[in-house]
Amino acid sequence: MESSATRSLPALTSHLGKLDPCRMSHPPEPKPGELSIVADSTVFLCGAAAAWRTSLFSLGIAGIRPYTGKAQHAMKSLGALVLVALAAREAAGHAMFQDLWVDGTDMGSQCVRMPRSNTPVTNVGSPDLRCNAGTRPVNAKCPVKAGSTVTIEMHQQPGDRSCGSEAIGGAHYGPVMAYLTKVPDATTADGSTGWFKIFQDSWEKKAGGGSGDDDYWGTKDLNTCCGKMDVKIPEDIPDGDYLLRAEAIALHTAGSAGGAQLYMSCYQITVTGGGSASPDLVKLPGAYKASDPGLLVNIHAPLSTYIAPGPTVYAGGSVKTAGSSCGAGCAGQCKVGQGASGTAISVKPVATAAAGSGSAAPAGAAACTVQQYGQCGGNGYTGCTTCAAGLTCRDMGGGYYSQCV
Ligand SMILES: [Cu+2]
Repeated sequence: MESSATRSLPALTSHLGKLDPCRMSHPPEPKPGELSIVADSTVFLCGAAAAWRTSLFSLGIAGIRPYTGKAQHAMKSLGALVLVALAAREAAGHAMFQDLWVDGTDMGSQCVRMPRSNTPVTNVGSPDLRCNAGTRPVNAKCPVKAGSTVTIEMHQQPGDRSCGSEAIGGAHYGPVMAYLTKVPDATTADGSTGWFKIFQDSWEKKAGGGSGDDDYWGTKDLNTCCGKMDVKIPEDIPDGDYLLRAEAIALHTAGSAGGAQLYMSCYQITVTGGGSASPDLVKLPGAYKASDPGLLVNIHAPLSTYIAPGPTVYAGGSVKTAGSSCGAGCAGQCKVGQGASGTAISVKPVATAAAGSGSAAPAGAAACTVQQYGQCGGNGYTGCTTCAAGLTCRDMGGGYYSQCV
């Protein structure tokens, strides 16, 4: 995991872009002196009403520093307290696709290449665009019948599946999409093979809305449907292993190039009962450019149209209209802990290369090794508890959350 306490200040400020965090990320605007934990993982103290724009403080690992002018030393200790509290949690607002349902059966996170943190990918030219930064294959595949429906599930915090908080918070509006790539073995594939888009829930104009923020978006649907979205697996694609890439894009800082935030996870699946279709393919990276109208767009102004990045949806796939109901399928009906849960096809641990860049574990390492800042324990946590070499699993306070440090 990465929190404000573990990220450098330059990284935080570049992530924020040029926008005013107290204004952009947390409607309603904070009151004078109120703490605002913004979507972009920085803690801000928003200043006096008349001057709140110019008296922001951001917290970095080095402590509090004025956003501009006007030091408020009295606030430092309060800020330090919040910094400590935040260290135990992922960045607020950000999110990860973590779970998968197959035809209404809960497969949990058995088949997902879990992102190391909920921090977005912003460089669309990076191999990280495939399956997120530094992720590693897992030793399981979820069996899926061609023509059936899988349900991708996103939440802000690792291991959280509750419906009490937004799936992706902080006014992170944008499209939700899913892609497939056919691979020889989903437990070793690196995502360099060709991809095709099978699903999209993008944008619809909201009558009477003022700006793009007011419109209907895929990520708003994710929030409405407890992080879940139904994705049809085309019935005519060939049998075999695939990586299923689920992606949500947040456009709140997309007014400048590189400002769009991309959140993706790859699920490892094995498809049976399919056909012999050969959809047109794109490469990742390659399919997106920072200048794409779907990635370089000011959604705080009125939009007359919005074009999601990437290719059109394959004819055998599906499209959800932004703002439509969660539906009669799993996205609207499935509840964690009620109904069937399934077991993935597990395979022998194999030494594999990571998709994308980042810290691949050494060959032969245990499948579940937790990397630096990853979760390794805490309330209700059932995942891996083995930290990578040289790291120890530390309780960040109160037993709620432990991470490898
Ligand atoms: Cu963000």
